[in-house]
Amino acid sequence: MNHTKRSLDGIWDFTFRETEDPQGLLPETLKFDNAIPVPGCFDVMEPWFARRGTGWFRREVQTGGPVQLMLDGVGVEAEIYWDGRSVGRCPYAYMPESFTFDAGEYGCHELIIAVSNRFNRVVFPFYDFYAFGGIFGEVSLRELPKDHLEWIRITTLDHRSGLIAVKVRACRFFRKKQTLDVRIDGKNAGAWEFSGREQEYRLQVPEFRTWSPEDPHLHRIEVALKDDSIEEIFGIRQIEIRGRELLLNGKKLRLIGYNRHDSHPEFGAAIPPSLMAADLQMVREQGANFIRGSHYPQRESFLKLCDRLGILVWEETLGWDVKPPELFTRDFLKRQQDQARKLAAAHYNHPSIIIWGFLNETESQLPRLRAIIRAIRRAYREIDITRPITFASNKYEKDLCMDLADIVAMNPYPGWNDGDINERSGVHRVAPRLKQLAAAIPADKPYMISEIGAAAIYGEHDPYRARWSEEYQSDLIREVCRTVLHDDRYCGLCFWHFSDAKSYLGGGRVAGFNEKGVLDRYRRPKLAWETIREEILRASGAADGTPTKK
Ligand code: ADA
Repeated sequence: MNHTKRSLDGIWDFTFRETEDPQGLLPETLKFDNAIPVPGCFDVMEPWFARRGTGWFRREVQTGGPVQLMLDGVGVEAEIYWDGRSVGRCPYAYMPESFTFDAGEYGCHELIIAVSNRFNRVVFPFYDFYAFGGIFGEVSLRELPKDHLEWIRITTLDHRSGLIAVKVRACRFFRKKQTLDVRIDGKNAGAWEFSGREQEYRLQVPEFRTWSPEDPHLHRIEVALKDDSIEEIFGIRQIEIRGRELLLNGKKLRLIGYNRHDSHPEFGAAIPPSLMAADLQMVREQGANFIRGSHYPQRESFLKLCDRLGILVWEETLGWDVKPPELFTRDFLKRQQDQARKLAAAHYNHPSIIIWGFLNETESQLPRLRAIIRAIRRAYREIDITRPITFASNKYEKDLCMDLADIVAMNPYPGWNDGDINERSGVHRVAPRLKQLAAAIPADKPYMISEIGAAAIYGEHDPYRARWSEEYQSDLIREVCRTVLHDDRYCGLCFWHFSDAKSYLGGGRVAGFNEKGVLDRYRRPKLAWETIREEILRASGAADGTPTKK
């Protein structure tokens, strides 16, 4: 038996139905008359382009006995069938999920993933990003030995000495003492006694190097119990808050980067790893170091790339601008807490993730939000006590919950969303507005700009530098950089956004795209891209913006 994870990606059978729900239809009544890649979105290709309904993905799998099936994100929701019987659901778009069940006798079995892209209580039609339908990340399977490990979680306790804590969870309670064999970076690192179901150990990593954007060094740990073993990649790094400062391994950290959607006209939300790598490579080449995974959980391959390339990540649960009465329902809160726990557990070991987020632009001007925000924080804290937690707010001076965020994060749009739309330029409003807002942030808290920007249509050049031209976006962004990057009050600046992303026609979205990308939807740079590069260089000491060696 092979207990290591095996990928089930490839070409699967496919069919699409507009009418039936994944829960309501028996898979045996379907005719699989098409083929589709997994990962893949069905609604970015003919004949299912822009249609809403259920996409049925099917393949055969050779296996048997107890198995764990893992899905790294679907949209909008999915039901999973094994030999015609439901074995689980993915209720939250983009969320990694795993299902343990008995696969039956060893042999050939049928796996069907029925993915609905209809809107639900998690993905609403008012979101400013398109709800793609499909399987966004890897599908994989692990055959489980009778006694196996469920997970290991690694926490850096001291970056100076390389001391880590390793929490191990087994599939069942062991009365008798067991032995866990431990290897670090391929070398024997001793044995631990294990009993019960969960235990934590401390270990000094031999010949360790810390992880940082400048030197994203990774270590590997393997923990073996009987016939089973789990391997995890981790980094030795500590993220801390001291007063207004954000520290990485004891050193002051300045975040600069982008909000980024998993969005491409041809791939939808199933972004191939090569495109993810190209995106991140551009970010790094530009001198930026940060991605806010707006507005949902990121794919495992994306996070692995961030770990390797030294890009810092804010990861968040899905909950975009949800309003009362939905916001105040018990179910909504339960779903948010559930998402927070699942996300923190699934992505715990990635050194690149340094912030957990939730509820984008919520109603944090209302006293009632305090209890909701506390409850979601608590859910994250049940799993992870090490990373700062925050939410991106657009309630500015009226926000009543800033004290509940470890880092106060604001989404202001001066020069774009404010003032008179007929005015030729609003760039002069940027600096005064940002200064005014900064003065309202609690003095003892770190503060970052989590979104800021202006829309520009790719290729639109204008001698008047008018709104929607590349010139206007570039001018506004230069002003933002000159205000924020030279002021110690900010621990981060995160532009809205990396590349133009598919949305809907509402809210002034030209051709249904959010055009505030500094790259267009195919990643072609607008003027602002070079502007940001120059301003990062300027802020890092090369005062005239001329490139210096890294
Ligand atoms: C908000 C929101 C983003 C996007 C942006 C915009 O700040 O958080 O998702 O919609 O506005 O482009 O207006």
